Amino acid sequence: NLAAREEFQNDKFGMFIHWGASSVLGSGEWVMNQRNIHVKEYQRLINIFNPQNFDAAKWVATAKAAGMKYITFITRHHDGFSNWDTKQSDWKITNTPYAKDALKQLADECHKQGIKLYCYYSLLDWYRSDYQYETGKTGKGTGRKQKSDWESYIRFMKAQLTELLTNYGEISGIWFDGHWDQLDNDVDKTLKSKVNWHYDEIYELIHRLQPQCLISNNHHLLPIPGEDFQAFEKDLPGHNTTGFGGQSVSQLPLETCETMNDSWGFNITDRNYKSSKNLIQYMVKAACYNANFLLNVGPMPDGTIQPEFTDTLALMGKWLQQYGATV
Ligand code: FUL
Repeated sequence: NLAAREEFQNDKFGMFIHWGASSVLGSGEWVMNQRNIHVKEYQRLINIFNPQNFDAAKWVATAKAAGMKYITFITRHHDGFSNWDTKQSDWKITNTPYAKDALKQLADECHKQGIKLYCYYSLLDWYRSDYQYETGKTGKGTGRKQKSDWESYIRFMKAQLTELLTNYGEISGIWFDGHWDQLDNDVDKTLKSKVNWHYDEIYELIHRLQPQCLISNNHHLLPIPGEDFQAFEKDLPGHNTTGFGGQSVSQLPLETCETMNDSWGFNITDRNYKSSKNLIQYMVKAACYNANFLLNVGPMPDGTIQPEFTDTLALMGKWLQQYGATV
């Protein structure tokens, strides 16, 4: 959908939100993998995550005041936890003491306040037993029972994506992530097993349900058919300082995402806050590359965004008000 792509490109600045059961542990969203927490242990978070102070109106207002035009929200990250009332799994926010559908509140508020909503959706899953791959790093795994029912997993993803695109009004995009498991999984890296993600079917499903919904995939490769914009992680297009962005730059609209400190998900000891000056410079550089800037916050487990982030965002908003038209 060319009109939707063009609109995306003009939107320029968005808010990435990493948040979910993992936020409770205050060690970022990879904590389950990095600490080898087994499913049986990690499950306890469902009784602990209780974001009593979550206020969707505040999140959306914060993004708008920063000059952002869209929000990309983690609907389900690598730990498999769903931030909405999915019928496909019990591992979801509506089964926590909080019991409410966070996505629903956020979607309603985005539509009300006129800001677009994108859904981040993880391909890989450390929780489900039908997901057959292990993510590298420590190599010890998360104690899943390996049933390796790939068809069941693909069916599950399609059913979840159908929910996202049916029950929450207009969704401006799906942002896939976690494509790389086959690489980490192999002992011999030259023998790369090919995961069949069924992208053709999944992308077709998305565009059929909501034709204007854009698709992006943080696979670090050149875009494949069906994708609408190209994502770069922590790098300007064509730069590859992190090793996540080594791909060449395509003709599609571009987007680069970056963090406000060094973490995506809430990290209680990460004090490495970037200044508003630094972030404004990055935003301007991204605009010079014709790339959108997706700036991340990792709200706290109670549902609020820490003042170190909101203060900086407010300064960016002020700057944009004054000079934004020229960027
Ligand atoms: C990465 C993920 O593994 C991180 O946790 C984060 O979501 C980032 C935006 O993409 O590839």
